[in-house]
Amino acid sequence: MSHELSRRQVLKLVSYASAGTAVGSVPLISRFFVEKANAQTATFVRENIYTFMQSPAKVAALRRGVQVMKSRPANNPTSWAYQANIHGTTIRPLLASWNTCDHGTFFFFPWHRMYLYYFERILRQASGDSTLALPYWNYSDVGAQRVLPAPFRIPANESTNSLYESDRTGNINVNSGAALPATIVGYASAFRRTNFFHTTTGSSFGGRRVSQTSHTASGKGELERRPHDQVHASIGGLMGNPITAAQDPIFWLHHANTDRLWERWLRQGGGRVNPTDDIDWMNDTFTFFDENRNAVRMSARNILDTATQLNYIYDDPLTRSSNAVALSPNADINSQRTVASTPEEVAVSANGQEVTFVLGDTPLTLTAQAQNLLARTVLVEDSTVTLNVIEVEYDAENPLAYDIYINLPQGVAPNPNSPYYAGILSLFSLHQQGTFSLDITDVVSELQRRNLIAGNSIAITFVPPQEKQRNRRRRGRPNQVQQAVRFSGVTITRE
Ligand SMILES: [Cu+2]
Repeated sequence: MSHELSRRQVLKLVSYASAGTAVGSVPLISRFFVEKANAQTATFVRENIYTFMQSPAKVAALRRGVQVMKSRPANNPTSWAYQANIHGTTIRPLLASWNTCDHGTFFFFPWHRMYLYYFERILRQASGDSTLALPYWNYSDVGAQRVLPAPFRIPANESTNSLYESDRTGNINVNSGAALPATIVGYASAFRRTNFFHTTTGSSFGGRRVSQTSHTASGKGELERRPHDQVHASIGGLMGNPITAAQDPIFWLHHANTDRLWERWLRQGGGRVNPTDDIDWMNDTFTFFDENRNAVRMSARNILDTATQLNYIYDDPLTRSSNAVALSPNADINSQRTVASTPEEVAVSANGQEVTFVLGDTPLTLTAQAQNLLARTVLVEDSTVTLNVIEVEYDAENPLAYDIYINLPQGVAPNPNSPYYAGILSLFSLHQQGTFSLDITDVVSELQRRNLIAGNSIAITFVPPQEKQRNRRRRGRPNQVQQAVRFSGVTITRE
């Protein structure tokens, strides 16, 4: 696989111009609570929400559990607020475990698994239904299921529906039943990774290796980038910021799905394994609270087999170890090479000068010579094309999620359902500054297939949220959100 290294190419954006663009298969597990033959413990089955919600009793139990947790005071570790604050909060002083979510490192998957596990136990007890398990939202595999599940938006009343949240104000109006765009929910490129973690500047499924846990860091794995971050950003509002995300009830289904995709990735085989040789990953401990308000400490070594260690499985047969593919020794070697690889990334400058690109309330288009990077013959199935926005800075009080389009023609209105749509400049967990990366393999492939990438040039257009553009027109106040987001350049890498 070493030829992959030599094939890697870097596209440098050398000029820019402001463009005045006018601007499934439901698994068949009928019982979700299965008594083990010779044990007191039960195995809970986390179901696809679209299966789960066919049972009014299950939806009622879920609503009740959330309602009861929301009625508890924020200093009670089993309350909704306390649990959400474990993920993130601006409230001070911080209580035990608050603000400890892990993003941008290889602890992303294990930390969130532990977090969900204890949340689920608390929720189950609060619901009064000893069989309740968290459902998951699979927005990736069936088009109709990209719509926010009905119990979370109907009735649209926070006092009667504990699953409803009015603050979902992202670029997709999920509360109105608008579907998440297909382009943001794909996990195929994350699944192409065979290495769980990477070091320094490579890429991986599960994030960058660090020796100590980190609340937020810039070494995201591919699945964290997409679909995870993209779904957060598209829903927006509370979900659009790690500080508030876990306050929205849909957060828990989004992360149950992320957790399920981790299991699925492992079952792909081909060298895809957890880093069980890594002492830090296995042993770093994290503190949570159980349903009896007791502090509990856990390490990744305690959560790797969900069925035997945590008593839950998914209704998705593709997450079961019985489908595991035997590992080949060669796959391990490939995975090591990928870990060691270092993508070339070139900070963009205009004519060699340092520049700052500023996003305001009008679209901005950058164009570049793509040389042969994007030639039809270059894209092969196992390569990944990534758009990197370098040194992004933004106003943390008012993060704006810009839509990103590839080769959007002048005069064509931006539309998230068009083939030009690449995703959202998600500032989720980026903190004040960092490099934002977006997998654009599928978009570029589709544009190539439709002959919508001509010659050697490629254009990247950043489109501000529609609402901001409307406000501007209505109030006649230009530059209202000027300098909302700044960055120093854009690169495109192919690996
Ligand atoms: Cu998340």
